[in-house]
Amino acid sequence: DYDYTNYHTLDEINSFIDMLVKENPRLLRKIEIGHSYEKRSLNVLHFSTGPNRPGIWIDTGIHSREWITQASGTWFAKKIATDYGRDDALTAILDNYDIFLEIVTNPDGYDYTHKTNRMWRKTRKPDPDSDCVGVDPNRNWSTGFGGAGSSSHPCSETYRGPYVNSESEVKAIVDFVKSHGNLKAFLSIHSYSQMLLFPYGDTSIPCPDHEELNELARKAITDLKSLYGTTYTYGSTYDTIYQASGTTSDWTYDQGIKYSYTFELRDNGHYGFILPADQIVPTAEETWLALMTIMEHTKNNP
Ligand code: 0X9
Ligand code: ZN
Repeated sequence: DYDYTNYHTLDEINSFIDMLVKENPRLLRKIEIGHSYEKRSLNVLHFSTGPNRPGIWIDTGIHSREWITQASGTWFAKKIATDYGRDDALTAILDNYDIFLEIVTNPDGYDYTHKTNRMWRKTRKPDPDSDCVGVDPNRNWSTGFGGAGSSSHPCSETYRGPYVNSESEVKAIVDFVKSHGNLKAFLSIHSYSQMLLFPYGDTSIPCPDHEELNELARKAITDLKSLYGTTYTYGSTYDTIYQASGTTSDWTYDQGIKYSYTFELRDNGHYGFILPADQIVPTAEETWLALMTIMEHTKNNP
């Protein structure tokens, strides 16, 4: 049985995915949306109970060192599989919406954090003109690409890459979002800082849905806090964390996916990216409450 109280390697997470699909063949399947630079499969779990439904996307681990996110992603997958048909709220969501969950969104980086450098953040695509490796996959999207809050230096942790969607891990999601065409929520999970962020990141101008997204964020973090008292701040990325250009949620919002949020999970910097494993389950549980709040709101506001 899979141990949710410990961190796992890429192979272990992939086996978990295959096992969960095998146990719940009528509820979920695994789809491959592309390949990483090092040719690993980019696997997405597709939860569906009927045809032609709008979709909700959740991704974890686009920054590979943020291990609490991939660990929470596996817990979310199991939670969805367990709660369907048992929990009224989740059942109502899945009776109307498909859920897509990409647990290891940057598999090359994740493997590298296990084998070589625990603090690796970026992709693993080499830069042709330097000895530096990798692009920040959260600066490689087209909205605001190249703006302030991203770097043009290949050695930087926030290197935007040579061109828009240069990273196959990003391009695979872009192609998926466009071909699906009917995603209603896009929830991108990072760590750390305990924040719930929404567009924009590249400009201080409030997005057209600022008031609604702000109020929903307030509700979501209130529900999150109710479990273990964990406090979050919330607001636009620009106002709340820092200016960041070419990010996932700015792009998904500009694609018309109104409920585009970025989470920054535990903690506040005491352990940072190296969050002790005994916090995995509590973090996943509390985060799930916020995800449910956003997914229910999405369902109720088509
Ligand atoms: O800098 C980032 O990419 C994110 N913080 S992290 O420590 N996880 O690297 C925050 C950026 C805000 N994200 C989006 N607007 N998508
Ligand atoms: Zn991150």
